[in-house]
Amino acid sequence: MSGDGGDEGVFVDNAGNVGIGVVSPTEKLDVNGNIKGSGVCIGTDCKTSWPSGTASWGSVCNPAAVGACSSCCGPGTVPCGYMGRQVTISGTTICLVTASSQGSCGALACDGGVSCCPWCPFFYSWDGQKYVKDTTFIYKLDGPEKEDIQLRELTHLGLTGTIKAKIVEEEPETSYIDMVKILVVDRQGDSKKEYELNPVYSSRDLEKILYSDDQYLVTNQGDEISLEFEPAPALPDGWTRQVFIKAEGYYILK
Ligand SMILES: [Ca+2]
Repeated sequence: MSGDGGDEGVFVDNAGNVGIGVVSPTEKLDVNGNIKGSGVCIGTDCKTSWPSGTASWGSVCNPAAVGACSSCCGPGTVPCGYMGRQVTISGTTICLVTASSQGSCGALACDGGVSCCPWCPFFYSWDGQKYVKDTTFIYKLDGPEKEDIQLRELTHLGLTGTIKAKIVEEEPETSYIDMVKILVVDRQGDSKKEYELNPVYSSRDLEKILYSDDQYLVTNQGDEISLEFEPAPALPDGWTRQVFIKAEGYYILK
């Protein structure tokens, strides 16, 4: 141990910094070499072994690859216009989402593409016992010029009893919903009958979704709108039925 500038074993400077194999320690203990011991403490957080596990990156959910977003990112989903990447840390897989590609997914996938990002907003159908996430129904992006009638088939909507549904805005966006109806299409052979069921109740702005008149129900992320519709005619024996949501509107990403 010395302070003479020669070959050093242990060096202690005037500030009390200790160097081991270090002439000018810059911390209280500055070591040129390995440290061996039975544990390490930072404050009161003491460890006696290294944390177990590994971390790895999965593939990037590139919105340009239509069909990739919803399936490649593990738990969680990649919102419209965003990019996701699957990450596995110590056996737990999560989906990291970044806004860095905002916009590109919308142009390539959400705006009329298939199965890449979820379309927005979402329509939850009451199946007679519970609300089921059925489809997205306003999927024309980025401005009134994209607005037109948009049809999506509903597979969970119960037509007996009160016909109920919810509009749920789950994405970071604003939707402008001009009109919402339920379209019922009954067929038997070459015969077809169509019925439009208007909403009779909305927890907000019913009058604005009754007509295509540029008067909008505006929804933002986190909004939930409850709806009820006119009753549907009974399905005659031998006929088959399809049910659609017929809506008009557009949405804008935040
Ligand atoms: Ca309207």
